[in-house]
Amino acid sequence: MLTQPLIILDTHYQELNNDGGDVIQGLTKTPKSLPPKYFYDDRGSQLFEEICQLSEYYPTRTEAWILSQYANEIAQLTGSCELVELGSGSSTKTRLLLDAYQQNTDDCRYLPIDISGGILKSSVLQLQQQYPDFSIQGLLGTYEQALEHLRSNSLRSRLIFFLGSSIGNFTPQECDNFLGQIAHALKPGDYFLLGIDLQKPKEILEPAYNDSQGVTAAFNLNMLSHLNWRFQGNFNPNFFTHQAIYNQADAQIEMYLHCQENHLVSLDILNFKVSFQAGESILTEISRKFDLAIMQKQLAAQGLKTLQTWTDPRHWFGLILCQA
Ligand code: AVI
Repeated sequence: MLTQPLIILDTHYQELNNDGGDVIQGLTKTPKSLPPKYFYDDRGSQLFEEICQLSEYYPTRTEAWILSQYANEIAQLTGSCELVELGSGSSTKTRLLLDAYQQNTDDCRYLPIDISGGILKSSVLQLQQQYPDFSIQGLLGTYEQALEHLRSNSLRSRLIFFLGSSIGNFTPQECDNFLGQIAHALKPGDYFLLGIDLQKPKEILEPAYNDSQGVTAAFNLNMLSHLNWRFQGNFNPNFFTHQAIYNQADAQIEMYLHCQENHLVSLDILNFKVSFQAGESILTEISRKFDLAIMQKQLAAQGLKTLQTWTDPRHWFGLILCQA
């Protein structure tokens, strides 16, 4: 059954007059930082898809392996329910879950949520062709908007899933708030499936975020081009270089753009100017690496009880299925 491919939840985000307060706030702090959501314009989303194919970037492949082994078990544990994916991107790994639900249940409905309209629309159109028995509709907006929208539309049993360890891009405080919002969006008996990247040696982690082909560098630098487009800015990406380091104490990868030249940047739509000194850095992303048992405790603190966990033979990545 073909339905309208997208529901637009965030019309503001589409427009150039997005208020950009978070950009001003991040660039006036010392040290400077920028919110990772600005990675994901259409080019950034494409580059992220390329990162997922890199030999050094193990998370996507490892999580896909776990899903290939256990998606059927997940579908059998939850039974028939509406599938909601947060931050779906191109929905590649999702197909493993959709296949399993198609085999094990009837009345399938899939709602992918993303802030990048181009990639969301093309993946919904493709999935509608490939899964004609599914009702599929994309929700374009932020997680907060989507969870809010879902809360007011909750008749069926539901599985929300958040894969790829995207939760690792939240600070501990943001992570707690996010899990609280998830718990709030679920009815008793609904499910949450979470994919997390597990702690491992720096020798594996750092190459995954400093790949030899420079795709991660292009992804990081693209944030500046995105800000130029969105806020009529004049960032020169050639004045910056990419680096990712593993901060062992906080168990997180930190991605930086290091400034190479003293210069001034204007973001005209925000009526904002900021000076950069050679040698200073912008923190663009943290990617936290987790402990499976600690994450289960954090979920339990929000009323989300673990039903089952799965991992790969090297224990590099984990999936947790929990119930509200
Ligand atoms: C989306 N997120 C889980 C990725 C990560 O690994 O933290 C984003 C990424 N940044 C650089 N490479 C991948």
